[in-house]
Amino acid sequence: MAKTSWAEPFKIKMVEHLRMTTRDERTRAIAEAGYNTFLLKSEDVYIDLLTDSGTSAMSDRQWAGLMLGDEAYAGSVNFYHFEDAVRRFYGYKHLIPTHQGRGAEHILSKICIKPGDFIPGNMYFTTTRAHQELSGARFVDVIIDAAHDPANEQPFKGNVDLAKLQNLIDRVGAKKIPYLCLQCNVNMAGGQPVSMKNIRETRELCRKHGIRIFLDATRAVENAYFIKLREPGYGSKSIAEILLEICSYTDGCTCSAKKDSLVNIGGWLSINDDDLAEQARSLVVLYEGLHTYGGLAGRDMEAIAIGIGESVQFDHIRARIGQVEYLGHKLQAAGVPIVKPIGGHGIFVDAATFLPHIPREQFPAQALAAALYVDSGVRAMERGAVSAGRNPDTGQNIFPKLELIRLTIPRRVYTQAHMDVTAESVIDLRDNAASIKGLKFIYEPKYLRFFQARFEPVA
Ligand code: PM9
Repeated sequence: MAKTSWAEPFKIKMVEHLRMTTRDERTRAIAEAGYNTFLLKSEDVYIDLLTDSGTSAMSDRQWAGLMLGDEAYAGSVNFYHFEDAVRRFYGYKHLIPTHQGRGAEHILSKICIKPGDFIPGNMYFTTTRAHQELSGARFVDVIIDAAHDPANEQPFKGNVDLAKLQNLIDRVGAKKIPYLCLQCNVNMAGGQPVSMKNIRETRELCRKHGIRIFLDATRAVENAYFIKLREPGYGSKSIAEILLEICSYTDGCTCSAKKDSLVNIGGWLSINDDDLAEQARSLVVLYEGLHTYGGLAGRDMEAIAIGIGESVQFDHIRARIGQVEYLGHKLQAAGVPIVKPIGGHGIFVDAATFLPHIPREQFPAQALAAALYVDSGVRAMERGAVSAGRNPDTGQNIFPKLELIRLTIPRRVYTQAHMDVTAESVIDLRDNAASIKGLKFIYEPKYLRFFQARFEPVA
């Protein structure tokens, strides 16, 4: 019989000790942090599932690569390694390095968007939409309806709804749509993939109307893994082949290297069009740094080049997503409401169902993330109304259908035992959910409020 068990394709060479805290200490810490897990000190956190961004463990080869950093101001050898890796695995012509993903989003928005434009996308991402809006555009959600339903088990919930896209084109005209932003493994939907068929069809529709497609390639490798597993015709293709095919239907990408590419800092903008790339190169020197480092040290670029090669190894990605599934299956078996199917980078708990006694105006997901920290020192992230922010035209709170907390799994960092402790805490909380109180703002920042907002419990 074929073996179905797998294990991580690495062994541990160095460990970082974690501090255990008492419940009293955590109760004080979360109050001092204004009930916002972003404002906790990491030394007060036991298992840190805030994000998979920049939190990966690098390999011995990547650490060795740091020593090969060529810290020349211009033309660092590591830039050329980075460029080679992006050309080889993502297939784009021009590479503009940036300090992280939002640096690339900033430059892309500046060179492509005019005030009054519309940017369709398969669900918003916080930093991406903020840059589009700051450049004067309005984001339009064209993801399929299933993505907004945590219980819907469709295998490709990240797909673009072509009818919604056509409708927008008919309504505002293609000239007002400089590009479509296509996100892989849609973060706010629960790490849900887009199918290759849908990417191809979206490409066809956009081509017909002269609309470019820019990929948010931040988790494109994880998307490629789901295509291999779930889409007919892709089972025997390698992750690298699938990744190249995804990118081939797009005109460029923004990418945060802090996720798939297994590094602690970095990002890039890729563009195939020569003129547009020239415009991006002339702006990157203003906002990030020279076009051959873009805010990164030479050593960072070397680590990214090596990380990209490691990220497309099948054994790596199977273990990475396998660990997410391990946690998800435990929670599902205990009846905890989570977004289905289990996504690529974390488990998203449906806080609205978990805490039915807390109205949306009292931010159940924010309250659940705070309560989980107090219970066990596990740090999660709110992904609901606080993250969604306010409508830029009306100033009203946006209440997305999904009100979630994200238990995000860093790559190659935690063991299955850490997942067991996390699951146990979430299950215990579910059994005592009625004691969790809602929250209200006591400080609300203007931009990306979820990062720095402060709250207090509703009396
Ligand atoms: N994502 C995450 O935790 C970190 C910032 S929000 C807490 O999921 C996508 C799909 C992302 C993303 C960051 C960025 C921005 C762009 N697209 O954080 O600027 O998930 O490198 O990337 C975070 P940077």
